[in-house]
Amino acid sequence: MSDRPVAVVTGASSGIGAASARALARAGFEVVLGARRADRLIEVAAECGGTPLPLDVTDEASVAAFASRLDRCDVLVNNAGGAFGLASVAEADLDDWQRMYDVNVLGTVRVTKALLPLLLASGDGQVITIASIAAHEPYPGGAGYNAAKHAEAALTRVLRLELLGRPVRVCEIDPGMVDTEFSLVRFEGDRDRADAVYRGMTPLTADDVAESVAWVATRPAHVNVDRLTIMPRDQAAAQIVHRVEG
Ligand code: 8X3
Repeated sequence: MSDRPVAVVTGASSGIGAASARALARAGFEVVLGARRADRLIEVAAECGGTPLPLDVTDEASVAAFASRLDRCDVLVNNAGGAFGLASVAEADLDDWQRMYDVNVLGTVRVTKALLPLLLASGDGQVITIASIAAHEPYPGGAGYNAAKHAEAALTRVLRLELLGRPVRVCEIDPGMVDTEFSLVRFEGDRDRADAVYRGMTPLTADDVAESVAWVATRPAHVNVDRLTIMPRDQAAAQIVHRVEG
């Protein structure tokens, strides 16, 4: 068993997950990184001296195999997630809805459930779930992602209530616009559409969010940061963005 606290990060091969793994390593954690994309995951793990393990949060057997490799977990960062499409309710693609529900909601439940015994056994565990402002602010075209993120926020809140009196803290971090692969995935690799999301404004970087993850993870044991919303200065609400045209 590690003599340093162990932080487990899901979706750690890129974006907020990779940046969080690096930030937690800098903060003194031994980091275990889980993701599906092995090549990228191995690179990020090497950068932060962490352990890469294959993980598909939508697959029960993969989550069980991942959990069986761990003998300690002090912090779990539920970061794996994402949006697929921006269709209206009238045009909803139910496959996209299903995928969003599976990765954001059931994925978070699967991993949290599997690691909860280790988090409790640590004597000072923390679950930090990366939700989104979409978890609290519906917007046109966002219904599938909004529904999944609202559900993820709800389960995070329920977990906080259910763990009251037990040694595991629970935090929800809700980023607004962050320049990661998020929009590229949402628009199925359409680079122009993805770039247009951030045109004329300055989004957050993955490191901006990761700094908050590390800050939450390093608060004293009696401090529970329940919820953090982080947006760029250029964004005041999900769809209210200041852009400089040019
Ligand atoms: C990403 C933020 O506004 O694109 O979680 O839904 S938003």
